[in-house]
Amino acid sequence: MSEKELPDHLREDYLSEETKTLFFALPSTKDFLGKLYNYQGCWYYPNTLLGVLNFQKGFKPQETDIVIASFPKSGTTWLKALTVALLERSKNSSSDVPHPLQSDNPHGLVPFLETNVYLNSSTPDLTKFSSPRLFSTHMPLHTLKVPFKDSPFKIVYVCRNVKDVLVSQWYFRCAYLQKEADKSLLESSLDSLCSGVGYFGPLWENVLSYWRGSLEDPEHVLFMRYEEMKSEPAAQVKRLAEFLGCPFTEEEEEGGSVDKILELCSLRSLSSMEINKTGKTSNNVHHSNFFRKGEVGDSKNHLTPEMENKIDTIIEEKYKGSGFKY
Ligand code: PAP
Repeated sequence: MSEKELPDHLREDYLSEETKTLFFALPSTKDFLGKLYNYQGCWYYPNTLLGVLNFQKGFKPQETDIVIASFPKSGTTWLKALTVALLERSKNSSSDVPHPLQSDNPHGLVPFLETNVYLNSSTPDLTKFSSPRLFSTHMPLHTLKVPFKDSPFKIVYVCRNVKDVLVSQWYFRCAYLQKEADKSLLESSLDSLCSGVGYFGPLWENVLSYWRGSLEDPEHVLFMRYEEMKSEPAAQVKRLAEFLGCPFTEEEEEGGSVDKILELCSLRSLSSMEINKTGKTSNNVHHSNFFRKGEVGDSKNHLTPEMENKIDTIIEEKYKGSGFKY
């Protein structure tokens, strides 16, 4: 795939000469898609890093802001859909108006700060966002927090078993590179995951930043797990609603509102919506690529015992002493 065909945020064509000089001072490397720079401990493709800098420079927080955070392929799309659905139920929309999830993909409704909203500018037009504004990010917590300073805002982080993240990422990459399940790409994704040198890596730094943040400030940082969302969806969606300040009323629970939201946001329901079958994100990624199997433990079907051992060893070492476990 040529540089021109890559989604905008993975390219480097937005860089001015001034930014190039600035980036030149940063640690850099290359992977199969292009150049990566390390900023505040995290690796980014050039245009994405520009988005991070634009965001840190220009973002003006509001107290009611909500940010959905994750390492890529951890359940972001699902969490975005659930958050939209939970907040939507307090609005008095008439039944003739289609639900927002019917009109746009969860990534269109909850755009990424660094790869959508601030990708091109440090002063984007945010007038279309009504309170509470919903944004998302794959940046680690310390980078996200820079422009928020002491302004309170809510962050919901979703974490997923690293092996399933790897396999999900592999399928996603194969899809946008238009390749069949390519084993060499799985190998290189594994190497990148284990070395920590890859887009938004190291994964463990991303996870630990939010894990620690949630322990230090549970009122503002909620740590969710994909596996728990799968095994006890109703309990987890209620937990999310409480955290967001829109708990289910008794009446709603009796009326089946929890199950309705879970059904609306299920992989089956979202992936069968026309918008998700046919549309593309503003970064030119097919909506359908965000929906695959959505299972816990699918990695077992793809990783060799050697690959699993390699991941287990690195993960044990990186999380040692943190108190964090998958
Ligand atoms: P992103 O970080 O690029 O936004 P993200 O949504 O985090 O991707 O991850 C995609 C994974 O979530 C896919 O997992 P899989 O490859 O193992 O199947 C996708 O299938 C899964 N997913 C998407 N929507 C849902 C959903 N509604 N329920 C459960 N899993 C989902």
